[in-house]
Amino acid sequence: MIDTVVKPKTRVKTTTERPRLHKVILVNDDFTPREFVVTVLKAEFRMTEDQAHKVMITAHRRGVCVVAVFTKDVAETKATRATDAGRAKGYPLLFTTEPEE
Ligand code: TYC
Repeated sequence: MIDTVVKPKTRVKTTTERPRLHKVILVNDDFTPREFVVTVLKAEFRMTEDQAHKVMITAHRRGVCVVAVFTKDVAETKATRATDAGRAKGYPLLFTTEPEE
């Protein structure tokens, strides 16, 4: 009896996709004090005074500014916490999230 060994003709290559990142976006408003926005950016996003001031002033001038990118869960948690910090003081400060392209 002849044993035949059949080599597989197809190869399966497994790739792991990286999770899509989500942007946290700071939205301007007319009421939240500039210094408070800077304080929240420093506390929640671990920014220096300089970085936080640049992000705040960009949102102030252009309407919005991307703060940072994270995995979906982290982006949503940080946006909620930062928005809540404003609400606790009676400010309409808003952070939103959206997936990166
Ligand atoms: N526009 C606000 C003011 O003049 C400051 C501000 C900046 C508020 C950025 C929100 O996302 C913001 N007091």
